[in-house]
Amino acid sequence: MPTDTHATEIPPGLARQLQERGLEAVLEPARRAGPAALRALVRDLEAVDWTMLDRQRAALLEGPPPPPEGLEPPELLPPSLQDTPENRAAAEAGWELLRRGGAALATVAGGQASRLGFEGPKGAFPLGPVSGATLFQILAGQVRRLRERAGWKIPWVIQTGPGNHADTEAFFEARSWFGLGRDRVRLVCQGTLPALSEEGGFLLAAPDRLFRNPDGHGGFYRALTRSGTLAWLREQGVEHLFYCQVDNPLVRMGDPVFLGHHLLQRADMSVKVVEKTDPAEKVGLVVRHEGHHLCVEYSDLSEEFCARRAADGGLEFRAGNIALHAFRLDFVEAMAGADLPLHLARKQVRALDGHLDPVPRPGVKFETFVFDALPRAGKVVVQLADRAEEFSPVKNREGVDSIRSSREHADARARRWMEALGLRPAAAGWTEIEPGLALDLEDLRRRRDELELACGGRLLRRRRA
Ligand code: UD2
Repeated sequence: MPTDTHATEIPPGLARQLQERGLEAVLEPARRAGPAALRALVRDLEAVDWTMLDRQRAALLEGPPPPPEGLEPPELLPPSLQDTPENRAAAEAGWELLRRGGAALATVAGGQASRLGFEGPKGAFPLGPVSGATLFQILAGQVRRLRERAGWKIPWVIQTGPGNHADTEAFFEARSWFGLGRDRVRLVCQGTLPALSEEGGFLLAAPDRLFRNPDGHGGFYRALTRSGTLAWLREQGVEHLFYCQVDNPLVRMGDPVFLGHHLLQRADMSVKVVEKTDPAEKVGLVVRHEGHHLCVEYSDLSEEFCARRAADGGLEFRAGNIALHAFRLDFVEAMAGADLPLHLARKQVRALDGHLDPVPRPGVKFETFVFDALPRAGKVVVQLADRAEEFSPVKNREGVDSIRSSREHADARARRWMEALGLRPAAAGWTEIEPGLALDLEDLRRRRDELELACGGRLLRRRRA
């Protein structure tokens, strides 16, 4: 039989924090469940960041701020793949940075692949239509090739979430860390924030446990700092980070031109964008406001604003955010302590509701976003990406940004590259370029003599001995 537990078992500091906020009721289910449950819940509550909790509760009352007035389009650099004197100078600076060990790579992969109908970390999704290569394998190939070209074992930091950390680690372990070295690939688990009721109370996943959710990709700043990863990178002489999401198989990891511009312009944080051509496209926009950059969600902008035209006939606001950044390490550290805005998502969550079994009930989840650091950066470089060459994310099972559309774009790029080299891929069916074979077409040209078309002309790979 559960025994009743006396209130004095609650550490006085914690009791005060709860009492000040009128939150003592959170202890009741654990008290009914017994001393072990109460001890576990106390441990969980002691990990709560009360200052953050107060911000969460204030955000519930205040609602989101209105989008600012007087927005202007940012200045855009042409894509890395365009041969311009500025891009050539940037490439030189970027390669020099990579060769001297001044830059590392980071990928956020805290999410699950449930929207794809796949169980497991999104990076474990087998996207390659011919090879079956997973998203992680495709990115790992990029890391390997970049290392070969730079002549340095560039570290790769991967942000996981509490829901997929163990699975991600097991996935990499089972594949021998794709030959990149266990000691040079670092998995960092992001933090969580308690979800709250509409009234600002805690929700319980179980009598002995708060309902928490991952703190959003903006948790990246804190996770890197708190886990000692920034210190680890600094010890190796790293000063800048290239950042991307796990779900874009066309990403040019560590793009030296982008890194070079970021470095030469002494930027704190830089961002790559795609040119938005359809006013209705659902992407966040990078804009300028009172001398700072910021990213505004499409849902906060009117149709009229999105449709405005510039003198060249293109959209006036065309800088579509693709969540691809470069950071100065010091800036990452500064953002770990910054109060980035909280984004609220009102969802059904499985939590206790006066019962001992969790039931679906309304709750509010809180997240921070990486791009909300943009206005705090002194200098920001905004560079266009070549969409067909660099960006096709896998977000949905079908339709826009789906498994199929991403495969189609990767296939079209593979065909363009092969045909440019005078190779003849299979006329029908998917084609693919083996992960890690080349960073871009120019890089593929360098390897012309090492290549073979396999699998009936569907896979371009390094010639087997
Ligand atoms: C994001 C951007 C959008 C655009 C798009 C490009 C937001 C709100 N929107 O849309 O503007 O740039 O990406 O593809 O971000 N992740 C974590 N931890 C978390 C949440 C997410 O690591 O707590 C990772 C996740 O694994 C993924 C990435 O962040 O790699 C993006 O997350 P998402 O798929 O939820 O963002 P999305 O597609 O709504």
